[in-house]
Amino acid sequence: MIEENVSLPRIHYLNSHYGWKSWLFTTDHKRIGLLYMISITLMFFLGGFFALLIRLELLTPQADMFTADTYNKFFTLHGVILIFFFLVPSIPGTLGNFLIPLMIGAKDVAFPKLNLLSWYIFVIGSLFTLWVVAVGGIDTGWTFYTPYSTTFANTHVIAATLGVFFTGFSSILTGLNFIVTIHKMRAPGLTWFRLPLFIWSLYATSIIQVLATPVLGITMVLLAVERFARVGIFDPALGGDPVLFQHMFWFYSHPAVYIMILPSLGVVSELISAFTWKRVFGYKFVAISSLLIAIFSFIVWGHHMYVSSMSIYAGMLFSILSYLVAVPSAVKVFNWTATLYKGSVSYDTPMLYALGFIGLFTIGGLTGLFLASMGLDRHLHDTYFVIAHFHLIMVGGAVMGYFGGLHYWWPKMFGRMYPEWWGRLSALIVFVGFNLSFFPQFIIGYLGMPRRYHVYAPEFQVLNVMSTAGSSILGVGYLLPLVYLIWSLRYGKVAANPWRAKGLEWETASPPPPENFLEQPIVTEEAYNYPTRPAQPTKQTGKLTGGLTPPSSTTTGTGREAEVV
Ligand code: HEM
Ligand SMILES: [Cu+2]
Repeated sequence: MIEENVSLPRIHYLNSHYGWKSWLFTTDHKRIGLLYMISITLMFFLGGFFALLIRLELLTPQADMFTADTYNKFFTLHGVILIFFFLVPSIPGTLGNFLIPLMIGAKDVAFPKLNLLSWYIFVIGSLFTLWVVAVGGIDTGWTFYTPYSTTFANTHVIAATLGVFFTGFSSILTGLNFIVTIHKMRAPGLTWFRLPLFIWSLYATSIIQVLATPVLGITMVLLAVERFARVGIFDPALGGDPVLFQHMFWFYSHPAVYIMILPSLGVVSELISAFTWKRVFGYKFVAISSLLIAIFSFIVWGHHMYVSSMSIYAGMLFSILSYLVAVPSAVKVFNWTATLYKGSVSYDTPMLYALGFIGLFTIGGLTGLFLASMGLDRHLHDTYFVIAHFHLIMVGGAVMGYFGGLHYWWPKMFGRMYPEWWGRLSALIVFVGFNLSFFPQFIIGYLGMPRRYHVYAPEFQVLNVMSTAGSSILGVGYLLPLVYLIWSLRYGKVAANPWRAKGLEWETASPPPPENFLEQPIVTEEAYNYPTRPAQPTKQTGKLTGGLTPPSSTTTGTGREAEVV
């Protein structure tokens, strides 16, 4: 359903300035979004490469390819790269940077130079990590648990923790920037409860980024200091306590899992609304649930430590609090389902990703409840069940949301469509590959296969072969978009708003002009105010009833009525 007779605007943010300097010194949030996109894509494929190496080794029960030490380095690099250098910055850095000002009718973020600085800090952190990869790796696991990381590991722990420390600053500054932007830069008339749900979710994410990330920074510094100067913070021999490290680490890292998933929850709300052409059911509940998730995420970290000498009463408290997080998450799932109910859904690529997200996020969340039950966790802790649980949420959820959002806003970013058939095919491949990779892991974990070993009992082989086969399929599913999205930059059909979606970001040209809007938009209605179908064009101009005043002159065909019969 590509619009006819759309042409690219003559001047837009991509061609308004030329040369590499205009990119490396840009303060345009849209260009910075693309800089992030390029950097995190590199990290995504690097981290993914290590994943495939891990799965290759696990094809057989014996050690065929790597020594235990090498294997330890591979899963550590896999985790460190994909968590800190892909998932945490992914949606905020790319889609968030690109879209927040557009969605709230602003010219840029509140602090454009700080925004550029955040990207540079991210790059410095990434370079540290790449350096670690080049000179021999690190083998502590992405959690850097002490006393191994402080006392026994003979790999590049300090450099790796410095890399994480740096990228943490980038995350904090991005969060700060977004909070101020959302508070101060909204277009006239854009009240809090008219904001798109994606903005709400990024707002909640930013709060976690600002409040939790400093704790990670301090933890990394203490780790480096202890390793370097042996000062007895975590080492019992020197009067320290290794469990302290776990408290500090999870005080960041549990909230951080919501830094990774909340933005995707926001993307999915946008997609559900755009592809059912309805307002999200229970909008206010969905908006507030993001804030509740952010708040609850701070008080449940102890569920990672039931088996680290925690008292049974502390465990009970963390267990009950963990169940509480499920409530606002379920609110979202129920409300999306209610939105889909009786909606006429169009199954375009972004929507396929959104539907995949809902299913996988739900299973991921429910298995989190299993783990949050102290008794069950004693059996499942440090098994493949945990691996399956968090990959369902972080890959089946967060990454799916990112891919869905990327496809949805691609024509906005570049003014061209990707090939829809290829999009749907790869969404399907991703879904099948994903499930084949991770579903068997619930079973092997339940049967007792521990995580982080490169040899295993022969009876686990069949399920491991399934998982490895699935991850190869998944790899293909991720490579395809890389190819056709790049292809589309040049050959894709010109499109301005192929979904005929509502939202301020679609009220300006695609790709947008450097200053976003030619005139200051004024908002007069709530988000997603789609007319009830079948919609009637008010005039021959094809403009919808209601809407934003004044619609920018560059707007092209925002009336989906053309294809509604
Ligand atoms: C919504 C997003 C979520 C994400 C991104 C997420 C992510 C993760 C990650 C990364 C781990 C593994 C940490 C490690 O390497 O040791 C993990 C473990 C765990 N998750 Fe989740 N999780 C989510 C939701 C939940 C929920 C809703 C609950 C419970 C209500 C939960 C309970 C747990 C528990 C108890 C563990 C520890 C299991 C163990 O180590 O024995 N998770 N999760
Ligand atoms: Cu947790």
